[in-house]
Amino acid sequence: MTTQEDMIALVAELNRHAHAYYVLDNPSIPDAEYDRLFKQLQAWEAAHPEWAQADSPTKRVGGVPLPEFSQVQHSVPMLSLNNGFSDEDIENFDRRVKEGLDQFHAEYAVDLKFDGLAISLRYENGILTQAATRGDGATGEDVTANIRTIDVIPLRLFGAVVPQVLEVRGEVLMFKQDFQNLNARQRAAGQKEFANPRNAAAGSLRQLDSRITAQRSLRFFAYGIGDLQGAPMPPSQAALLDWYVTLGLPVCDKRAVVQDAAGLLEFFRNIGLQRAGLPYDIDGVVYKLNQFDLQQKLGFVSRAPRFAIAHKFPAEEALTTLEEIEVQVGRTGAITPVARLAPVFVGGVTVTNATLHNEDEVRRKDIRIGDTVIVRRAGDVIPEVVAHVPERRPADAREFVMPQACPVCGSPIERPEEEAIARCSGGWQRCKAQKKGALIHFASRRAMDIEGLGEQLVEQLVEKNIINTPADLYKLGVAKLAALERMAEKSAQNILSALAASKQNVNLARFIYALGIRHVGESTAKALARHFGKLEAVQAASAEELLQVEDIGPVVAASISAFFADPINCEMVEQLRAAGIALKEGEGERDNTPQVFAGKTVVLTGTLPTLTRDAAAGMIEKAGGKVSSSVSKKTSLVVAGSDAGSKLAKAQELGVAVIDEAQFLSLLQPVQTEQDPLENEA
Ligand code: 5U1
Repeated sequence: MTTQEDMIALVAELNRHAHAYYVLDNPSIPDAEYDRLFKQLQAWEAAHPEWAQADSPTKRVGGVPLPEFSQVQHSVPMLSLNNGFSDEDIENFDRRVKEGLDQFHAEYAVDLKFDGLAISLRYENGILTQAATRGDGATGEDVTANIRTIDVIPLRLFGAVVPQVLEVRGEVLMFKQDFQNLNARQRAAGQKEFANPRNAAAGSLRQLDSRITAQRSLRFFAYGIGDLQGAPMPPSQAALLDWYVTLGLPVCDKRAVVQDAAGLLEFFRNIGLQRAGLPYDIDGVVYKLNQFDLQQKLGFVSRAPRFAIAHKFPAEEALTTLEEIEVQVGRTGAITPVARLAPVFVGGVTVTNATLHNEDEVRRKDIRIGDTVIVRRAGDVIPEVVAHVPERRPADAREFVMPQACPVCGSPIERPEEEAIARCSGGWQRCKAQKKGALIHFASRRAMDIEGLGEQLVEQLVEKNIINTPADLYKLGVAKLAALERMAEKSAQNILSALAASKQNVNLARFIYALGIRHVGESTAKALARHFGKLEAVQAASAEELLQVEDIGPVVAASISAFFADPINCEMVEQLRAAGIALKEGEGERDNTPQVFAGKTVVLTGTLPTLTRDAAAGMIEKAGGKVSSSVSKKTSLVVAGSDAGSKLAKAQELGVAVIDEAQFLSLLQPVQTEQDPLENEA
């Protein structure tokens, strides 16, 4: 028989494991064991409901729906932040802070501006007793039942000594991957999708039925404080967040302490570079004067503090009018509907075109010509139309009709029933759009790397019928090139030199990739080269043989077979070889690089002294490894250069081995043996 003490101990144990799993990303027991303990706790609670603990993880599953949210008066108002957009805005902020303090120097705690919902969590004697939305800053809504379902939020604070009252301020958000998964589920259930992770987080949190919230993966990052009683206030913002970590609260690790405007702007640029790779959306960074006593000295302007500012990135979403939908033909014939838009400034540039992906997407989002649409441009990603605004649909909005013939070559457009993509059936021989696409791909940096052979030149070469196949590129002479628009003799010479250089020592994987076979990206091309060693062997491989290659499935195998079954493609390959392309095949391809990274996942971080990131990644792959962008328990090794930030810290935290460039290069030294290392594999 169990006692109440056993139950309290089990609750504490489960909460420790949940913290290790959700907050530290470092599980302390197998999932099955957690499930077993959880079930045991449920059984004990059923037998002894009078012993149930307020911080029991069984409380996270959600309860009966509320008739409405009740109102919560914030004991300390929830403030908003002033925004800055330019370097000048930030320099002015820093100047005002220094003038207000009568100082020449200022220290700031900096972190991220999460794109979520501000929340206040009230802990009394360490137990989560209330959670409220920001509302108007003075009064919010009681969302306690929903907040309890969020796994990363502790129901009881860690530590032997906890304050009588602690109000933690922070942001509830949804990670990008969880948002994609949620929308996939919504789609499958025929329900409305969410436009972005922020809306999904808001929609999930404002559910009267907390059992629905419990099914949504929400997260939380703590960044501020409201009321505090029964414990000393930490001296600074940085110390506050460090304290929160010890209490088991989730705090984002992308935070720092920097000096003056120069430090602020450096942090902004650094985060800007990382933004697209972050697992969650941010719309800027936040700067706060670090010392709390100095913050007090500066005070507030209306409801925003003078001691803090949000430095916002240019907005990634904007509204505009969709004026027309046209279709574009890609290099493999894929037909993409493209929205022609009234010019709109978004993501830092003026956008006039945005992709609509495919016909089904246009129907699913119910996007019509004439609609007011939300356009999104995140980082360097191609702008896309996210949704239309139903209230602003004009009476004469028109539906998109997929053309039956290719707008470029007139060949029929076909769409196999099981595919989402419609294609021009002309192939690269008949369709100039496909031909141009194939040539641009062939010349691109990661393919044959022909410098100077860009879109504009290819456009002219194809339109003037000078070039028909990639092999024709190698027949070009100075006179033909120099006669083209914007092409002087010197540039023509440069292109010819680049063409000549591109023929030398071509690694087989690059050549296969350059052929532009549908579904064959760089990694498949590498796998083919590694597996077969010679181009003839790839060409001659049956579908069954192709299926033996790592990561190649039936669709890719069929595409490769179809490519080499077409005599036009085989002739093109022949012509390329006849033009003098010297392939590095066989032993050249299967060189004696020791496969030191076979089966290993390696993360590169910071600036390496001599190698570019691409070069180091190429070396890792050649030595059998995989390159990953984030550190986890599965990471085998981290190669760190200067200015390595959170990835290095995470590796150290998880006990992942970290080496520098010199050690990395020494690992890759060819094996000192007379034998080919591959001979030893049998
Ligand atoms: N990271 C962060 N976001 N954020 C939002 N810190 C932060 N601080 C805020 C707000 C509204 O307010 C305090 C400065 C009061």
